[in-house]
Amino acid sequence: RVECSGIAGLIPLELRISQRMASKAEAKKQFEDVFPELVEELLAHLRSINMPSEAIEWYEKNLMHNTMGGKLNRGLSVVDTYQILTGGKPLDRETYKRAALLGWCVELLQAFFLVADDIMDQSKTRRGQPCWYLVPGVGNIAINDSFMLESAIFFLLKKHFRQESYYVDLLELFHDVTFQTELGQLLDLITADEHVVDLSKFSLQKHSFIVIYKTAFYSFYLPVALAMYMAGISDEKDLKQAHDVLIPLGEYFQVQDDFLDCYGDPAVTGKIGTDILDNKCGWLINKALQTASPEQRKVLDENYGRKDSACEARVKAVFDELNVKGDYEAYEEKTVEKLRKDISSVDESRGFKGQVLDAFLGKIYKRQK
Ligand code: DMA
Ligand code: MG
Ligand code: MG
Ligand code: MG
Repeated sequence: RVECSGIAGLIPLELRISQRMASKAEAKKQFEDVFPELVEELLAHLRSINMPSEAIEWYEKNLMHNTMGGKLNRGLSVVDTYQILTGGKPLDRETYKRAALLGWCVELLQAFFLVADDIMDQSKTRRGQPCWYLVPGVGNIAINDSFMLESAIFFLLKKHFRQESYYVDLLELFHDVTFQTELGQLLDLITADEHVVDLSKFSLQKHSFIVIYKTAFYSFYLPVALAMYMAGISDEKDLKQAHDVLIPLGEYFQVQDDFLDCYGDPAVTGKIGTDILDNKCGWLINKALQTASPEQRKVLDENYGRKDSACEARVKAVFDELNVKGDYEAYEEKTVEKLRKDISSVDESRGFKGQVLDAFLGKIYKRQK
């Protein structure tokens, strides 16, 4: 079978798809190859202060277990965005490494949040492996380990970006986004009381606040803003243009995360859902509350947020009766249509490019993991 459009039309579709996948895997590999060097820089610092070897080995394990093994979409996005903003040509080695370093700083920030998030959410697995706090011998030390993942960011930024005019912008960005994420996590956690289930505290409005703060800023705005500072395309108007699409995009991404918590395949997502057990103010329960009959509402009130898999199954049965899956599919189509429209009206006169935002949307549309 051959598709007929230009030169690409002469190459069979299957081959083109497999080429794209190969180059995607190569891009990931190239990015991954930068990390051991960064780990080495961190470990060299520990050696220079005569840190006992068991602590150096511990830090190395912490860095490897918690930073590797994911999709690396956030980190790769810094490199991709920088490349698009600077004209699309391949980057020279040194420039690539600097952009990748900023990407790894986003991945370290994510690792810091996830180690803590899994403790607080009492999750069991992450990226197909036991959560760090559940690894034998780790336990509560995971709390300090999460802080040390965060500190790695500022060590690396200082070492490599101190001399840049935009160094303070990078620092402020990481600090602001970290605070925003923590505010989102705070509301996520206090809205999910372990002992008192009160579904009347939930609303889609509250959900929107939670997910924008806990996910959208660090996962979407941060990688693009970092690349913009590095590329020198960081006019406030352009940062705002990026922000105004990336925040709703990140909100959509976390709605997908909430959907996959219930309907995803753990073999694909690498994590087992906990939102119903944890009494989370997730997208699905908020949707269900909108249309539940009094009988269904009673089932939800009595079974949501109980640490019991039979209760969880009853909640899922109500979700199915109400076809929240269908609501999700409709939400996805409507949201993506709006995002595409907003992206198409980006003003590129100062060098920012809508393509940056398209690339993000392409990565997450209909994602399964
Ligand atoms: C994740 O929310 C947010 C942060 C800041 C890690 P979540 O608990 O739904 O994430 P996951 O489903 O990956 O545990
Ligand atoms: Mg979690
Ligand atoms: Mg959480
Ligand atoms: Mg989740």
